[in-house]
Amino acid sequence: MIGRLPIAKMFAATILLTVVISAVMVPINWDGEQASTAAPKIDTLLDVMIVLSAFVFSLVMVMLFYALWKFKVKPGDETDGEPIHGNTRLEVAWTLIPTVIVLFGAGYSWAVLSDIEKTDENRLTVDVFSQQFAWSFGYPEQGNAWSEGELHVPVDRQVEFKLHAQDVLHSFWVPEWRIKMDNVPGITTTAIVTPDKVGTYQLICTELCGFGHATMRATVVVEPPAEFREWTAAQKLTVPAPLMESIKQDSEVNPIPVGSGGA
Ligand SMILES: [Cu+2]
Repeated sequence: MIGRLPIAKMFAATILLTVVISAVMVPINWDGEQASTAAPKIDTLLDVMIVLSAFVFSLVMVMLFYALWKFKVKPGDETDGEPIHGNTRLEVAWTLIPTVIVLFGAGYSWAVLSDIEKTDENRLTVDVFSQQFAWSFGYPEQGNAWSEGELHVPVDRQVEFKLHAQDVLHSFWVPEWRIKMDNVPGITTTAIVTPDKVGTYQLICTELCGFGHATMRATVVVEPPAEFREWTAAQKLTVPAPLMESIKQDSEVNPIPVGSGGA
């Protein structure tokens, strides 16, 4: 006969292990510098998920090692195991706890996502063109000024990136902004970012797109608005007509989220 489990002790061990793992994992700066308004919110979300994962991991490990130690077969014991026909309380617990954790994670992520995707009235729109293996950028509000390989944006102003792909899937990722969105042929996808730190960063293609994928990068310059205006005015090329023509057929798949109050 199996005796009663030391639930209180196992729970205490689980909490202790959770605290130890979290104390090691949470202070690690996983994603580097924060350079957008979304970055701290995403990093906090990640930290909360780390703590929840540490709890689940600890719970499983404590039960596993308790079972290994407590129910190990004695030497010479040739009897069969106990005929156990379920345990309603245990089954309710192992259904309810993960359900609560997953629903909380979904709700919290949803709240963060709808917060960081909220659009401002005075946002700047920038077209992002991607092809094997290069990036170029169009500025529709600045006479369709065109820049190849170098993206400039003003600091502290929301930017709506309209992402286009000329050939295969690519993906738009500036790690310091924390935002990542796929560029998909035939459709226009959108990434909303408010850069809040002046500096030079790297735009990295993060969708395996062919032999040159690893080199598919562009320089990102976040600068004061006056410098941004000067820079766009100095761009003498405009977006080539065939490029503009090719994106006209695109359809929007991720329009502004419902309820965000955007245009
Ligand atoms: Cu790529």
